[in-house]
Amino acid sequence: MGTDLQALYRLMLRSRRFEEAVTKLWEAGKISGEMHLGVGEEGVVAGVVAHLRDGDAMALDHRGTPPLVMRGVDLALLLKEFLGRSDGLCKGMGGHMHLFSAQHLAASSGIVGSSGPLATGFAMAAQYLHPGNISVAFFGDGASNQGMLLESFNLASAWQLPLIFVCKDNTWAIATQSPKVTGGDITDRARSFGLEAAEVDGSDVEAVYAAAGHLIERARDGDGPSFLLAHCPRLEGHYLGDPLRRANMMELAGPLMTAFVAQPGASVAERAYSLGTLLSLVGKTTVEKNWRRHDPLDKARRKLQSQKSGLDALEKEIEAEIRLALETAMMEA
Ligand SMILES: Cc1ncc(C[n+]2csc(CCOP(=O)(O)OP(=O)(O)O)c2C)c(N)n1
Repeated sequence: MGTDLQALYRLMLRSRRFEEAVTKLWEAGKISGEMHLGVGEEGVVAGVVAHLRDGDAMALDHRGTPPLVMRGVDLALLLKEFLGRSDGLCKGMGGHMHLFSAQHLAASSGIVGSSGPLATGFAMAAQYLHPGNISVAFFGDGASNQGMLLESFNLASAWQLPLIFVCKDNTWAIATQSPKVTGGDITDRARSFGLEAAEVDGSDVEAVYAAAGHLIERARDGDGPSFLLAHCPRLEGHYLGDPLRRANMMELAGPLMTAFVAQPGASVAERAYSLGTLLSLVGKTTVEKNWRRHDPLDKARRKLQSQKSGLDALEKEIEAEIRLALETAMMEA
């Protein structure tokens, strides 16, 4: 795997274009249920996945699509899985959240925090059976207060496992702002378990690549587990079509006032409190619409401006690959 910015950008672009194709299928009603995209997280994922070798493992959360795409899982197989098809990656039983690829030693789960214990198991297997291989756990800030994740920090440290815990910190867990429910600092918390820890701007793929490279190398050398806190934007909202992210104050004002004055129901004080909370959430997500400027792809593309013809060719190549995957998946439907 090349380590230059163009190679990292390629990983991110394949993932973004693939998730755009998934978005169209979901909007057309061909994929059922909620859809959690990893748009905005690609810098974190690419900067880590670019270091992985055969035999390394990944434990993923409910936004597992980008790591699987970047690791090289067959795109048509993934699409068929999302479509609920029996010839999909997991026979159509997993959907986009519960994926498994034996070939890539990768598994995802919608149970928040579960990538911790899963990656700990993968790392134990690597330590005993395949020294030199490592395992990675990807999870969000919302998982960082889960007991099972902290237990994983503990055992990984006690057993000096070859494991990197990667927190994709977008500051939100659905509609809860993580800093409001988190005591202390999660990087300090990781250090208190004896993990090596680092913090990085996750929208800067080169910075992630450098930070992750150091941590992964120590894990391969038997120097133990680590924690990487990577800040990244939440570009889409919690799930595709998240109404909170698209909330329009003018449209909301009427129904909110009607609810506020309606009788019977909660007390005026309780209603005022709920109204304030809701307005503050809407205000916060509106401000975050400006997070587009932290889009990891835009940032990388700006740096690659001088290689414009190469970028155009890359764009075409990836579009063709995804079109083919779509045709393959739909043709056999
Ligand atoms: C154990 C558990 N508790 C609650 C949920 C419901 N839930 C689904 S996603 C989510 C928020 C996760 O936030 P975070 O880990 O920060 O990831 P993000 O969605 O922000 O990427 C929650 C609470 C769940 N799936 N599993």
